[in-house]
Formats: sequence, C-alpha cells, structure tokens
Amino acid sequence: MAEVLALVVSRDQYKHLFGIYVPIALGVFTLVIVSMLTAVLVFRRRPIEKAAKWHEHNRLEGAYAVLLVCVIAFLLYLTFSAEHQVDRVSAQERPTLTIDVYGAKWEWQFSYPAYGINRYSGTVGHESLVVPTNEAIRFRLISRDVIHEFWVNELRYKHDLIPGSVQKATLVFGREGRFSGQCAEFCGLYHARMSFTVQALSPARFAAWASAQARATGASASAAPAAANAGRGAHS
Ligand SMILES: [Cu+2]
Repeated sequence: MAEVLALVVSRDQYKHLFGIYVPIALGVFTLVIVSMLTAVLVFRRRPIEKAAKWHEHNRLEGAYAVLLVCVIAFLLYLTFSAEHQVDRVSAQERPTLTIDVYGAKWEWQFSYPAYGINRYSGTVGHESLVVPTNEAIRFRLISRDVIHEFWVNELRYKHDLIPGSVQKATLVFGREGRFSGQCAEFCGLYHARMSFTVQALSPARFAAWASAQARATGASASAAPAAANAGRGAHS
C-alpha cells in the first residue's frame, strides 16, 4: 500500500521554528546585557588604585565561544530540517490542484489548467488567487521577464520566480480567510504594486467556485465568436 504522507503546512513548520528562535535570542540578549551591566557595576570608577595585571580570561572566553557554536549548530539543524520538510517532503505529496503562477512586470497571473481559469492581480483585473484549504497545491512559478518572488505571509513562505525555469512549490493553506501576497524581489519601478490577495475556501466552496468560473469562461468563450459574427453581419 502506498505510504500516506501527512500534509506539511509551511506556516506550522516555521511558526514552530520561530517559537524556538525567539526564546534563545532573548536568552543571549539577556546574557549580554547582564554581563555588560555587571562589568560596568563591578569595575566602575573608584578612588585610584593599582590596575589589575590580567587582561584575558581564556577559560571564560572559550566557554562563551563553545556555547555560541552550540547554539548556532542547533538552530542551523532545526532550520534545515524545517526547510527539508517544506521543500522535499511536501514536493512528494500528490497535489490535488496545480496552479501556474506567472510573474510579469508588474502583475501576477494565476492560471488553473484543470479548469481553464485565468486570474490577473494587477492592471488587467484586481482578482484574487483562490485556493482550497487543507489540500496540497502544486504552484508552478514562472517568470515572464525578470526575477520576481512569490510571497504569502500566511504561509510563512517565499520562493523566487527565475526566468527560463519553472520553480515548483507544494503548499497547504491550513485555514480559510483572505490573506495578502506580494512580490518580494525588487523587479523595477512598480515592484510595490505587485501585490495580490489570496482567498482560501473550504474544498467544497472552492469546487463550487471553480466550476462556476469554468462555466462562465466557457460561456463567454462560446459567446465571443457569435458576437463577433453578429458585429460583422451588421456592418456588411
Ligand atoms: Cu517585484
């Protein structure tokens, strides 16, 4: 029987990581401040006395260096394993939906090949990226010109769009809601306008939305030639 992989939610992975980083950062910060204040108080100015002869404390300095190396090694290990979970393990999940994300100066296009839907985030239309929750979504990130970066803060995830190659990321939205997205790589004059909205719907609501959109697209596609013919007829 095929192994069923649990969904890897990037938001949870990085939230967990952040929860470890912050206390350690606070601990190191407190250690530095306390030792600085102690030094200031213990060695504060007093009536002139003969200066001490020693100017180094190898054992104390060595212990501090070893402690820092251990902290760095621990955090690197945690960071790389979280990235491994998100990038490698999630890439093995079989996605239920594929969305092609095109970045172009200065607009996003979200294309749903299975439904024939195209959405535009900028000058063409202020349309959102609509996704189902709790399903593995394969994003294929494609740049039409320069390097852009797909960033959705809700997912705690960023990935570059590199011209000439297709980058893939399999991501999961853990809850419903409206979230903001942004290009996170400076790509020119109107880089700041490359923002978009994500709308995460339950799988049932997403399916209803997608079939309604696909129907509307199909209807307008079949209506367009008829309208064009009617126009030609009227002018001849
Ligand atoms: Cu940009």
